[in-house]
Amino acid sequence: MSTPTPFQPDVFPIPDNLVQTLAQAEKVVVFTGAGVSAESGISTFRDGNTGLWTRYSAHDLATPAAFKANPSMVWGWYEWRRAGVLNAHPNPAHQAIARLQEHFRDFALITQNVDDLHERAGSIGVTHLHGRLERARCFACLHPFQHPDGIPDIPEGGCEMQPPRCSRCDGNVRPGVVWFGEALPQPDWEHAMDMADQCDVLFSVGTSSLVYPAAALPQRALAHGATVVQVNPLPTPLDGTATFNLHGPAGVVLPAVVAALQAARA
Ligand code: BV8
Ligand code: ZN
Repeated sequence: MSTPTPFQPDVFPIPDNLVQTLAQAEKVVVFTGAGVSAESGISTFRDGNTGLWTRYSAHDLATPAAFKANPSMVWGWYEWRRAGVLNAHPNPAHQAIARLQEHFRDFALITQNVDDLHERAGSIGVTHLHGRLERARCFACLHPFQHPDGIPDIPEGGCEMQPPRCSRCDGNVRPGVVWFGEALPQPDWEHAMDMADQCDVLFSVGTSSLVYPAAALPQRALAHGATVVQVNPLPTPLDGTATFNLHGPAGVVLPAVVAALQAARA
């Protein structure tokens, strides 16, 4: 069996027919998961946890039951992640997506991620299907909580941290994210479905395509005849149906897509 060609760090071939399709597209959706932040040093759900969290899977901690059972363990995990995001920077994938937005009349960025790296790369109007780390609210009465400025001082491997108390009812403050078993914010989910149903091209970038209902978006796009382009170094359940599978890191593939589109439109 021939050895796979080593991945050339600065070149990724974009198929001509994909470039032509993109050059004629009017409505484009980019749908992202944790993999788009991997090259910023943010571990994905699949990578598993490190430090104190090594023995926990994200799925064990990202639930209301886990928070009720051990609020300090779960709040500590989210503060550790929030500090990681505050210390991270957008990578070329986030920057390429922000540039892609300028090329299309009708563009939607729908993310499963709870970090703000898309916004910090210059993307506007980002739809967060699973909430946002920088937001928090009371678990009991939903009263919003404003994180103090600055980066929380967390020891290397993370630690348990007592969640703040709600200023209105003294309940525990929780992260402003959607946990497993919780409904997605209805207006954001409706918008995401509408965009997937109307688009000419949908990019699915850096997601294992395993978490629903978000993972249904590429199938919705395919169902009405859109071109679906998957960007992921590894295969996912979407490989069998995606129109194009670009198997490489988003931080290399997406800049190559933008460069090819610019060349086609020059
Ligand atoms: C709900 C926020 C109902 C928290 C997250 C069918 C229909 C509906 C629901 C279900 C269903 N079947 C099962 C369910 C339940 C569940 C579910 O889907 N479970 C899975 C595990 C089977 N879904 C839910 O619970 C959802 N809620 O349905 O509620 C309801 C309705 C009404 C009323 C009440 C309830 C809620 C799901 C949201 C959970 N919250 N995040 C937090 O961040 O802590 S999910 C979380 O994991 C992420 O947000 C993401 O969405 C998901 C998967 O992560 P990915 O982003 O895909 O990342 P992952 O690590 O998995 O993969 C990374 C990928 O990147 C890999 O493929 C890797 O190869 C690739 N990669 C790595 N490096 C790079 C790269 N790609 C590109 N470049 C690189 N450099
Ligand atoms: Zn409260």
